[in-house]
Amino acid sequence: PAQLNCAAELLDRHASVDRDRPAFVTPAGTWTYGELLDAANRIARVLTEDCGVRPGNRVLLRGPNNPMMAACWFAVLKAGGVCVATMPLLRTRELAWMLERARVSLSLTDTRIAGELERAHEALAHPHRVVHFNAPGVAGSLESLMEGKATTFPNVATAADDVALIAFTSGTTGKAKGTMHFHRDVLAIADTFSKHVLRPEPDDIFCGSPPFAFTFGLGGLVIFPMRIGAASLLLEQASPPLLLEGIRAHGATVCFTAPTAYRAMLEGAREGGAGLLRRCVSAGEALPRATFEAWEQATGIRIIDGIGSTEMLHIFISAADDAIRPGSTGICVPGYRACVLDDAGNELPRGSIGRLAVRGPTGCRYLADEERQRGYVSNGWNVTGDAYVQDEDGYFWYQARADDMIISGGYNIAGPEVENVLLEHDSVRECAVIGVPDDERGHVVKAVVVLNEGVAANSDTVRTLQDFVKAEIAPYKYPRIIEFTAALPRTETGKLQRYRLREESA
Ligand code: 3UK
Repeated sequence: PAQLNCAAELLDRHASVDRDRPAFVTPAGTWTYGELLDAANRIARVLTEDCGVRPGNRVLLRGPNNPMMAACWFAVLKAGGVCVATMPLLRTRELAWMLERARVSLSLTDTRIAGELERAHEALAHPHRVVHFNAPGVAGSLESLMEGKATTFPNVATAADDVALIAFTSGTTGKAKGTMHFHRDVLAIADTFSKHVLRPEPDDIFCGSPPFAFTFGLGGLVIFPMRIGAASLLLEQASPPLLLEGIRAHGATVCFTAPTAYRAMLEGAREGGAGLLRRCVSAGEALPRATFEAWEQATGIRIIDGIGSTEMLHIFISAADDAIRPGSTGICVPGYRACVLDDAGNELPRGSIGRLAVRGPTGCRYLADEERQRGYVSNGWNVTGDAYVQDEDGYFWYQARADDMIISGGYNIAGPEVENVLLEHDSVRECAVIGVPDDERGHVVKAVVVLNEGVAANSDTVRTLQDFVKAEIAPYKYPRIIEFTAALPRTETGKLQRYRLREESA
């Protein structure tokens, strides 16, 4: 429809049918759809009656994944505002950049992590109001402003193509870019990937680690469950051991997390099981085949890999159940089309490596950045910056980030392919493969490896791992240099920062 408020579809609709259905489960208790609606309506009244929020105003949200954070998200949408959710780990400098870029006019923050945001405000030319939540009993807090407000609110009649949220990319390089998404886009991701690939049931309990500010988490923990009236387990701390503990304790059935987290939960899942878990989604990085296979062996669950991006809002290539081909990301999600392009933007025949391009009901709209827009979207195709091969059956095989391809002695080598082989070795916990400059070969392949406990970081292990790679894939791909480390650099969304390793090696 031309007029659509996604908050009404996700929240009001279910609350009007059954107020007592659980919406959010937390270690501290459950919020029903009715309770969540009441809170969101009260907050929407605070926003419009006390804080001057008008349709189109941008509201920054800061907090770990908890029900008040979600209630604020719904309240902003109900008031016709634009949500700018931010990662809990961001600091003053990054928050100040987002406040300026998104022209934020009000901030709502969990009081426990308000400090960095308050400091970001002090640096602004025109500081605006910062309201704290999860601070009941504190004068001026959101909870105190909510007292006495009615639990009803007339949702603003937004257009389907009014902006609902600005999501900043996690960006492995450079400053974060804002991407804009409409009310209809919020529902489109649920009606494509979730409905047709994930296929959840209303009695499912979703859970996962990504923060709401990462659209992978927003989809998996808020939009997908609430599209069908299901529940979501919200954990403020969701490191792999805590996530697994939460899954068992609360009977979660659907999990959204990164490939490394599945790998880190393996041992625990082998020993104590994975409770009632039945569906697992992995995104953010390519899912190594070794991780897919080990997880299936430990739990019986075939992980649903899917590539998505902040620009596209959520997952557009994926596969589930018998359609999965281990090692491949999958096929186009219904509603999307994708292909592989050469550098000139021409479609390549199946089997050739090139740039992944996609189009569908969602797409890239950078906030006030026409140059970047031209870089991501050309001829209507969204070009994600990933190198892929599509096979004869339509399956897409991830190779590398286009700028992570290694050219060594004239050979094209995809770092992740070498990583996947190393991960199959019992000694390897985690690894990253990069190209480092070399006079003779242009670049040589280098692996930075985190070893499993009890494995010696010595030249014997280097030789063992090199021989292992040479035996498994074309020998020219083996890492000529192997370095051992205690931990790999990652973004808050769990992405490996290969560029940082490249900088260190340079
Ligand atoms: C990489 C993958 C291989 C790829 C995201 C699901 O990751 C998300 O968004 P970001 O903007 O990064 C996008 C880039 O990450 N990537 C993501 N998933 C995969 N590479 N296999 C995968 N399964 O380079 C992509 O261009 O942080 C993922 C849903 C929402 C998201 N925002």
